[in-house]
Amino acid sequence: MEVICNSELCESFAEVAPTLRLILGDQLNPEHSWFKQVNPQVIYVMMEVRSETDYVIHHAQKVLAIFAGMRRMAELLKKAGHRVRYFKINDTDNRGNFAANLQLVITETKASRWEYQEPDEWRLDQELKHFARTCGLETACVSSEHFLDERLGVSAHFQDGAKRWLMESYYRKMRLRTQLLLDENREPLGGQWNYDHDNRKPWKGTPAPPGSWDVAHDHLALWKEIKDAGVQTMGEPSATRFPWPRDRKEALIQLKAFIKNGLSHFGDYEDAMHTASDRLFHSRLSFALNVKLLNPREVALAAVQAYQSDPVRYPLAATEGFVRQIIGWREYIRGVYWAKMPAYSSQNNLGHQLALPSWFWTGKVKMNCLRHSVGQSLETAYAHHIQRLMVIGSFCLNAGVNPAEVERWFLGVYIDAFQWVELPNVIGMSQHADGGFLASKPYNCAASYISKMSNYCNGCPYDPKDRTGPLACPLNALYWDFWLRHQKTFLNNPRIGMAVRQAANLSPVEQAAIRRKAEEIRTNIEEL
Ligand code: FAD
Ligand code: DLZ
Ligand code: SF4
Repeated sequence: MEVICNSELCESFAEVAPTLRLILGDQLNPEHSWFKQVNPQVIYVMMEVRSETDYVIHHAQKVLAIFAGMRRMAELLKKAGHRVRYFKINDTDNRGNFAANLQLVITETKASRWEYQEPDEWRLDQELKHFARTCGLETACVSSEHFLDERLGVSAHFQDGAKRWLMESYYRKMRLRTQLLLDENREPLGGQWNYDHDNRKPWKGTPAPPGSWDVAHDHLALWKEIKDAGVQTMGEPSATRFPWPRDRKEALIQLKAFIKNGLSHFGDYEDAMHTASDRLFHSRLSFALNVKLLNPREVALAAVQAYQSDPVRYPLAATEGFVRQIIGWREYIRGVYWAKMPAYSSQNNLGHQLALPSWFWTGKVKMNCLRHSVGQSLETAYAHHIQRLMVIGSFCLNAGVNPAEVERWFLGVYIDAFQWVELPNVIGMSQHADGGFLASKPYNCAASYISKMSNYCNGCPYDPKDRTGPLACPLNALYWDFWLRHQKTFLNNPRIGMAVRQAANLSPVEQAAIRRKAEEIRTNIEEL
């Protein structure tokens, strides 16, 4: 890999006060208007920094993927004639954070101005605003030109003081705005806005899931640099067969492969889980999207064009389901984040305080569904939505794990985990810690759901049908105990009142047995 730390180049242009432009590790969009023209008075600054590798324990693949993507971006920019100042993690002049490195480059180059793209995380937004106020240089913050809506677009859509913001209402606005899947009267194609109810099939071995469209890079040398720097990570680096794209060209190949081979069945099996396939028909495009190698509009449009070209092969329900994730959920989640931070991060409306079990860091747990989903997350830095929500998240919610601890784990473990998208998904959708602002009901389940939607229960040492016996599935007692514990909060919720009433109608003896069993599980949570 080419080394791009070109401070001599900076010196040779020192007579004209240059402009610095900071590019963050998740701003790898080569199509940004910044790069349309080569301007010798502009120096792009990119940095691998300990402030970013250390704010949480990241998955090894996440650090590798971001550094590899950053280095590749710098290499391509340089090839195109741009000036780049790149700090590698072990460079002796690397001061380890954005402000100190920027200050160094300002001194080196006598820059008179610096610019940055809107960061996606609240923490960095604060940090860069502070630097802008204090560095004494002219500053401009420009759009990252990635999202379909403004940061505050979602809050503008809902009325002040609304108790909850329904994604569906926002999604319809986005369908109208993007004009995707509409007929000539601006009505939804097929007469429905949302085909979610068609997307709930378990997968029993057919149709065969598509072959892998992953790349296979050798990042062993880069992994050694990261280890030499002493960066603490979790999970498998998979450095010799590294599956994540490092540039837009590779990401576009993956998009095309998903549309061709995955989209047809995306809808049907969106909620299915199976030990034979980590991904089933999911796209695995979230990393490429979140680091901005791909644009959400082009991803949604690619699906719509496939449907238009062959509606039999790419059914409307599958296409709409996929488009909804991209233009609906993804934008909505981001809007909730910007409207509600920083208070949102410390929400714990259900008062959950249990510590996250240590097997979240090893995958060593007997419960088959969790062993598979946590183990897969540690091995591949990926789990699909239902594994995150209905296996891992649901377990934490039922057990009463502290949502802040759950959030820290999710922020580290996934290849696509950036706080703007991770935090509302964990705090709001998964842990219901925001009082139901984002999700109108808690997403939790007992063994019946897991055994319906997956094959995890086959061969599990626990009995999915038992609630309180010695080998009863721990999810069952935890699930019913959740409703007993939170009866008052949820009794009047029309979406789940039934589960609460069912729990309340259990005989006092059954209720006592469930509470006892749940308490025993919580006490022995490390041994599950
Ligand atoms: P697909 O199923 O193929 O979906 C296509 C795309 O739609 C995804 O790539 C993603 O960009 C978007 N999308 C789908 N669901 C959501 C959603 N709920 N919120 C935002 N975008 C969505 N997504 C992240 O990108 N980063 C995270 O850190 C993250 N953390 C999550 C934590 C929890 C507890 C839950 C329940 C969900 C989380 N999600 C997160 C959302 C979703 O699970 C992932 O986007 C998805 O699993 C990524 O895999 P994929 O690319 O194969 O997605
Ligand atoms: C996640 C991450 C990591 C691990 N390392 C870097 C880094 O060294 N340099 C960088 O510019 N960005 C990194 N990132 C991404 C940021 O921490 C942050 O998540 C996003 O920029 C916020 O949108
Ligand atoms: Fe998970 Fe319970 Fe099924 Fe085992 S029996 S896989 S613990 S749901």
